Amino acid sequence: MFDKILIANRGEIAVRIIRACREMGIKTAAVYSQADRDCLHTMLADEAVCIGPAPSSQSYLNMERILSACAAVGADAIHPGFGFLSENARFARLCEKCGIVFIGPSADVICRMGNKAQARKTMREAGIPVAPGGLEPVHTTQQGMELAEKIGFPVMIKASSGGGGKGMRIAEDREGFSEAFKSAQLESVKGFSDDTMYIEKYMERPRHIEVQILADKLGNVIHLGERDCSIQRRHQKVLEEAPCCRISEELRGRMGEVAVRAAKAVGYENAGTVEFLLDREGRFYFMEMNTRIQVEHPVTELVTGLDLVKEQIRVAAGEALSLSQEEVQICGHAIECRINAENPARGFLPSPGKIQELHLPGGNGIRVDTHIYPGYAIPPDYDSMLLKLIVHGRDRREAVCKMRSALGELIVEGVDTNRDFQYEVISHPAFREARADTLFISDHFPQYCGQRENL
Ligand code: MV4
Repeated sequence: MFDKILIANRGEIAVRIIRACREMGIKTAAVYSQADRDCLHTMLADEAVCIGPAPSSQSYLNMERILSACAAVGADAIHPGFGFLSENARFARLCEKCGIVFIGPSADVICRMGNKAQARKTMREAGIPVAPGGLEPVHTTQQGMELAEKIGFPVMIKASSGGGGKGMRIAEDREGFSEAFKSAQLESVKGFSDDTMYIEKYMERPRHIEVQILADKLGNVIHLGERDCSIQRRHQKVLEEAPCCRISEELRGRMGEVAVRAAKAVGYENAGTVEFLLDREGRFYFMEMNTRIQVEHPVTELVTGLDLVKEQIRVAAGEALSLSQEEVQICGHAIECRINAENPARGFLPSPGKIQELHLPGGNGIRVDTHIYPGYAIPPDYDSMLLKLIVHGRDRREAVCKMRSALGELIVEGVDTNRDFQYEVISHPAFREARADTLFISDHFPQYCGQRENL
């Protein structure tokens, strides 16, 4: 087992990883930028190294500085968390070269799953259902148009290096294709320096169902059930829940089996997520594979009783998974609301500032993952997430009641938050009756969407 792990991240996920290490008796080293000198994770870690000024490019995204910090503290492993370098194949390879264990899948798997067109093709060849569409990437409008006509409009144009909706446009018909393709491709070139696109048949009102995977280095691969992440605003997840109450046990089993097959097909190791689109007829299609621990992992932890970060660390150290597929049990229902320092009434404008008053909810089945504390100043340099409020109930109805109560109890003063928006979302009849799909926010909260969602 590792002697010391360096956490190459910040905020609530850095606190979360440090806690898992402490429980396992593993020493921790934090890294922080000058903007994060008062951050909670630097106080909880056994030691902390300042790696540079505020801009991520000079701190949390700077591979050389992070690896130098690793050498300085003598850590034998790095946990990248999510975001930043967590899905950067070059960083994973650099760790391998430096003899530092990267707590995640191999650099090769990160690279292959990061190329969405190639991932789609790999899955198709492994017999995994993918959305109807081309298996070959396209680079020109003409190629795209020919493929779209073969598939049949409407189609979804996607960037191979994209993900989370970036470089994605819908083309309703032939007339609209060229403009949609060019704007998606331009976004991809600007964002990822890659003009590789692919085309899929557009699915009306899908749900976003993702399956948590765990795989060790001994060939064991299991799934831990699904999360419903359909409630998104501009491809940012608003809230997530587990399990998805609208799928049958039979469909649940099939999705889990397909997700395990997908992980085995690419030689996956550690924690990962297979994302599917589920249509209204109950057909599901591979969308992408995320090669990191995800923001929403706590809802899976609460319904399975597993600590996913500890499993990641154990697997990276060469140990076997703590349990077999037969031992996985999904109990009750969990919901997570992301509470951000932002103002929904002003287009979700970020609201950095100092936390004046803070009261966190508690009680049976209430969990708060956060790095903030009274007096903490939210820096403007990073994302605006303040905390994740996660609740667990015996069933969905109880979980919704707990979430409403916990949101009502939460007090954060000094910055604007989206708490009231979250309260409106989970109080909406379409949510309470579990009728929400990916257009839920644009359907029921158009005032929060600005121009029509660019699906
Ligand atoms: C789609 C789709 C409809 N048809 N692909 C892909 C990235 C993800 N964040 C959004 N994606 C979608 N891909 C096809 N062929 C609709 C979406 C979509 C969506 C999917 C899940 C959750 C929320 C969504 C919001 C808008 C669009």
